[in-house]
Amino acid sequence: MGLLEKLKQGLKKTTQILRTDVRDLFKTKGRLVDDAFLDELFAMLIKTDMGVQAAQAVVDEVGTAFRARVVEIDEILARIKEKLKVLLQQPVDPIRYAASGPTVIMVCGVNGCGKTTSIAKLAHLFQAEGKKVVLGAADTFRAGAVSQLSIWAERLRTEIVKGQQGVDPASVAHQAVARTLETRADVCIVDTAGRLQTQQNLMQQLGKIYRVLGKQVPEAPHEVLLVLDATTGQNGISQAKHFTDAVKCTGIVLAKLDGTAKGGVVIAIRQQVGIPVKFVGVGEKAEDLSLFEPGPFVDALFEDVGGNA
Ligand SMILES: Nc1nc2c(ncn2[C@@H]2O[C@H](COP(=O)(O)OP(=O)(O)OP(=O)(O)O)[C@@H](O)[C@H]2O)c(=O)[nH]1
Ligand SMILES: [Mg+2]
Repeated sequence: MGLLEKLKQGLKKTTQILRTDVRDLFKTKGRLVDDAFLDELFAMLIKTDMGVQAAQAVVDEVGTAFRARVVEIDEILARIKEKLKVLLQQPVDPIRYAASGPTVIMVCGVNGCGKTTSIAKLAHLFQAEGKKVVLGAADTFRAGAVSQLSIWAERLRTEIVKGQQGVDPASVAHQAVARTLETRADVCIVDTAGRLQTQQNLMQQLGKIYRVLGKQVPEAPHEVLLVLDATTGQNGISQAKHFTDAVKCTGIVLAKLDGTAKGGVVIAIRQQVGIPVKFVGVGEKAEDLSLFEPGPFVDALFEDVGGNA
């Protein structure tokens, strides 16, 4: 399956609802754009979880362009998509690789959001580019966390550096980077334990891992990826604010997009958090990761919604 197909598959639940709503909105071929129409349009957009700000911006755009005119569905959809693409604009920069030497990536997020699975997906992606990957199992907190990452490492045939349960995660992270340097691997990805953004001591521990990495390799970690669970919707916005206070997050991986009918949450996150969304997770397999790009994302979101829009 190509990347775009995967994205469409992942957004299926959201797209299905949009399709029904748009059909309700356009029971007749053309519709007069008035306050009633704009209110209905607003309600439809809000249902995708894109947030009030974005929904209002789209409605304003449609109102300005078409008010008091009778318009057809495709004309409106084209305008909505265009506006959403503008709202989602961000610098195109999937992964910031180290200028020389290994690239170190730290992955964090709340419990169960999809960190470990996303790490496996990223490792798979790097391997496909011919890069050698070392995984650091620095989640020494949850029983079973190390074995979960070990299973992935075995499946993907990547090296893994583990620590015993309960040891200082920063020391495991340190060993993982040391092994990366020793074996001249290209990328080191460090898994961390899930934690609530309100757990001060655990957030400080994250800061310690961050600093340890920085002492070993210049400019490391080159990426701090925050994994957010798309099924928990706009909760992610407050998580992002707290995590980035503790460690400067450089990108978001939005996991489990396939598990929600509110895929518009990407738009809310983009609007309200100053961190780019770099990847979206669309399933549980190693291949189920898609690079996030506004254009293809919006097109997939509106796949077969309306006529030929
Ligand atoms: N459908 C779907 N499931 C996912 C995706 N990403 C992760 N999952 C599932 O979500 C569950 C939790 O994923 P993990 O990767 O273990 O999450 P984690 O953040 O490492 O969890 P902790 O280490 O316990 O904090 C697992 O059952 C995964 O298979 C995704 O993109 N789509
Ligand atoms: Mg985990």
